Amino acid sequence: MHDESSNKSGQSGQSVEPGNPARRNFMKTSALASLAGAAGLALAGCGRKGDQVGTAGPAKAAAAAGELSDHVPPGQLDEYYGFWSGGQSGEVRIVGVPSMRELMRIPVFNPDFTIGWGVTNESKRVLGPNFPPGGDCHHPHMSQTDGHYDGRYIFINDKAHTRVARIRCDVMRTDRITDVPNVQAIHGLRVQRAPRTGYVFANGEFLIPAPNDGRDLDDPKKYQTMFSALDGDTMEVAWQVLVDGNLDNTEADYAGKYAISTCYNSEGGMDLPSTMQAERDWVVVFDIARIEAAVKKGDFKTIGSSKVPVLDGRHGSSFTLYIPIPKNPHGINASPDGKYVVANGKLSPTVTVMEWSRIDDWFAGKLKDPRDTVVAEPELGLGPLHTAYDGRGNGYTTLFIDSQIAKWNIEDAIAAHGGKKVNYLRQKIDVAYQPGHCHSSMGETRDADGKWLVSLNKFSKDRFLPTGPLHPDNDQLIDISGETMKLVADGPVYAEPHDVILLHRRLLIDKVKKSWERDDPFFAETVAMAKRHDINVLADSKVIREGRKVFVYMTSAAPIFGLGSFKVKKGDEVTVVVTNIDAVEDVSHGFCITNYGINMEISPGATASATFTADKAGVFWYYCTFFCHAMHMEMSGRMLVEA
Ligand code: CUK
Ligand code: CUA
Ligand code: CA
Repeated sequence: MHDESSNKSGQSGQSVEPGNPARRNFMKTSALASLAGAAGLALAGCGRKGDQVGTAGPAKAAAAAGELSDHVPPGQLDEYYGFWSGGQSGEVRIVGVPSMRELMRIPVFNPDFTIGWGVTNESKRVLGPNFPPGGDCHHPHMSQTDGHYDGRYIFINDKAHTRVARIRCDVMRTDRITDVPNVQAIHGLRVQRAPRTGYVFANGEFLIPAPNDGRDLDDPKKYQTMFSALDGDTMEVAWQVLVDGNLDNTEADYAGKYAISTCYNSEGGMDLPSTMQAERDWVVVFDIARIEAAVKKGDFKTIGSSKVPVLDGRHGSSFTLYIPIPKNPHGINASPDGKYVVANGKLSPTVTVMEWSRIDDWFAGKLKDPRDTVVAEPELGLGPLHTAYDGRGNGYTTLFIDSQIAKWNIEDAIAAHGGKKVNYLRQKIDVAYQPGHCHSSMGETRDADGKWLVSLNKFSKDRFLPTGPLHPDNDQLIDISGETMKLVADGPVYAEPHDVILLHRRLLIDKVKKSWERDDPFFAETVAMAKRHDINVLADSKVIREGRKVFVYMTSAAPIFGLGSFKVKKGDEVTVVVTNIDAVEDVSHGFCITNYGINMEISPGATASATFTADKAGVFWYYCTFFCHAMHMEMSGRMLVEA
């Protein structure tokens, strides 16, 4: 799919195709059929890069003056925190940028035996008692205040189980998970940027019958979905808006007035061909103040046992605006100057640039045609999915089918749309391969600093040592600080990050705690339970029996648990509560009971607990799982389960 020149110049970036952005014309429906097949999508654009294999290329070459390097010498810290969605692993990963070193994992929707996520009572309070086996997270976004990251929370969707989670950034732990009612598959997720988050916006992607009671498979007229707003402080669903079509990705403005979502299935199709019928689908804009006013007025219904106000935002509603755009659009990204929002055309080689002030005008009745909010529709290449920004007026759009990123200038695209003869395209760079999201450092905030871009490529193909039929993704680091993009490093990752945020360490480095506060709400219920048993968890190691319920309290201080042994009876419900009284940074203990499926992490200052039924008689050793001391191996004890 590439020009010859692009293959030669390869990774280091290629020149613009001057004056010929229209090289690939608007895709006809006939061409779409072949693209729709996975093979078609995968192969296009991959084919000719074999000659690059084995060349170190510019990736590890010493950075020339003025170029950025991914090398972070031993003992030095990365400049940026990256928060990577873990996709269908259900977790979030903290990655240092530019080194691309994985620093930590945060279990969210997934069980994780390392820290006992899904094992401990504290995590089960977050996950729910009968939590599903995992999640599918795509979109991590940090809370903001006035368009700046504020370091409070990261929110993330679970498409697999229609949920939204919140991670506390002070301890990097998930503290709330909310089921979203009345919809199926939360995909797009964003936060309100101003005055603060505020709302967390969540798209229900799939159309489902209403009511979804097992009667309708084939009556598309009964199918619907909704846009949801959660309160980021309480994690309750604040309201929902019924829409026409489906909802893919979502975005918010910088003034706190609007949310906006892409729809690829305006057709209401139930299979692939029917979702590609229309030349244009749309984005739908939600006027938050008008929605809040309607909720206040009682202009809503509720559905079933859910108390969430549901408003009708289908065509004709006063608080939604449907803007037709081509074709099966996917990502939607607001520019950091607060002026524009860009929808990415996917099956159209274009992106659509809309101006927020014109959206103001439309809601004020000053514009007749929703398309009057569109100020540019530049053609960039095949399969535009997501756009990132450098804060210098340029957009960086991933081209899935072309396996490229197109750098383009927003104001030039607007001028070209107005009829001026200007070339808005600045550069295209090959990526390996098939990029989904790309994300720039600080690029979704007013502080976009135009230093780094990460391209999250779905296919890595020949870029790494073979790992079996399942290949890692390839997240490539690109220097965007200069006039031309430069590929700096490949980063293999486990499936399947969709999105990432990159924030400067100054925003977080002093907010992250190195030990737990004793009054932390994460384990407050456990400490309160101890108090009811007249236990001071910092000092007492003791067994309390209440009928068939046994509570085993113990301290942990390297290299010894407060109890060397304890006794329970077969059939007892046992709750073990361990408190780490080592107030020493980085001295975490673990508590594992062999052959009992119990392991939990207890970091400095923390209390953790797990409840299980003692259903096997015998002696079972418990031991510390975090190497905490020279005598770590000896940090153990015995549980006797009496027959
Ligand atoms: S994403 Cu969720 S299908 Cu492009 Cu934001 Cu990957
Ligand atoms: Cu405590 Cu190892
Ligand atoms: Ca469509």
